[in-house]
Amino acid sequence: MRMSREHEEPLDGDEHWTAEMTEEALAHPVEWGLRAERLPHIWCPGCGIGTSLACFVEALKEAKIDLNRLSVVSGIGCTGRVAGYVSCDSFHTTHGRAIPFAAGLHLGNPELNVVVFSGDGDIVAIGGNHLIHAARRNLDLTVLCVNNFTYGMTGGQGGPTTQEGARTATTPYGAVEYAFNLPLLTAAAGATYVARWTVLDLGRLRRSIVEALEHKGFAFVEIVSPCPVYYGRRNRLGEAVDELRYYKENTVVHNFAPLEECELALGGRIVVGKFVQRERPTFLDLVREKIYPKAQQAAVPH
Ligand SMILES: Cc1ncc(C[n+]2csc(CCOP(=O)(O)OP(=O)(O)O)c2C)c(N)n1
Ligand code: SF4
Ligand SMILES: [Mg+2]
Repeated sequence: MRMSREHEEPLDGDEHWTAEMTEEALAHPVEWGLRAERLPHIWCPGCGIGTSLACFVEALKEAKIDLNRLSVVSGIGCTGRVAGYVSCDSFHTTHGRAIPFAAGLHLGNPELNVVVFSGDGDIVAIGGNHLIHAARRNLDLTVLCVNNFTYGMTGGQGGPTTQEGARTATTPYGAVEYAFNLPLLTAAAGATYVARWTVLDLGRLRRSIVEALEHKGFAFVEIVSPCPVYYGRRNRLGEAVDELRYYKENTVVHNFAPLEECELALGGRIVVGKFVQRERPTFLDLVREKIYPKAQQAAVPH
């Protein structure tokens, strides 16, 4: 099967990440929002997290985000290490609590652009409750979730994103549980922007991150990424490059696809695209409109 582009909108010629961009980012890391002194990063060869970070800093540049007004919040995990590499106010918080930290930052200073950048285990397993309620409230946050289907940092255990049948450190005979379909979950919870791309489709991933940054409300972008060291090896997916080849051959671009079709089965096709983009008042809009006037009135002495 070849990558299907049937439902795709045309892209401008300059939309793809190029080797020149990488060289430029490495030559001027600070301008690109990276902490030069922390490089090289800790991720394994072939891991998709570094690629996701590169795409993120490109999107920051494209969206003209003022780094002085940007906060990046991560939880714990390999992806959680992102917070240490971005040159802005960033927070490497506790496991599963990136979203509540981010919510506090956003509500304390709504002028900030607050981004959560963390892993599937962090955001969807231990942090799953925070995820659905932040989406329900339509908090004005951008959440970038690197989904490698496993807890990479702690040795590749299984979790709620682990695909049925997949072998992990804790599912040696194959996972038997249903895995979350993240676009369906976040959309049902109330997210107002939802997209998914793989780390191979960087032009489109970057465009989605730009849209998510510019979106008013809860924006969720799932980044499907290899963890070749644990998930890849245990499931005989080959080297990292073989996983990328798999993405190339099995990705179906389908913007606004029915969300039930977005399940990610082991060895199955990967539906990618922008799935949700809608308007709804944010939590802060509602508080300002409905609570502030009453609270102000109540504060006036009679
Ligand atoms: C309260 C708590 N429970 C468990 C852990 C152990 N722990 C650290 S990272 C992690 C999973 C990270 O998985 P994920 O978010 O998917 O990140 P990845 O490493 O795959 O990028 C776990 C379970 C912890 N640090 N704190
Ligand atoms: S263990 Fe997996 S997720 Fe962690 S850095 Fe290595 S390849 Fe990436
Ligand atoms: Mg993970």
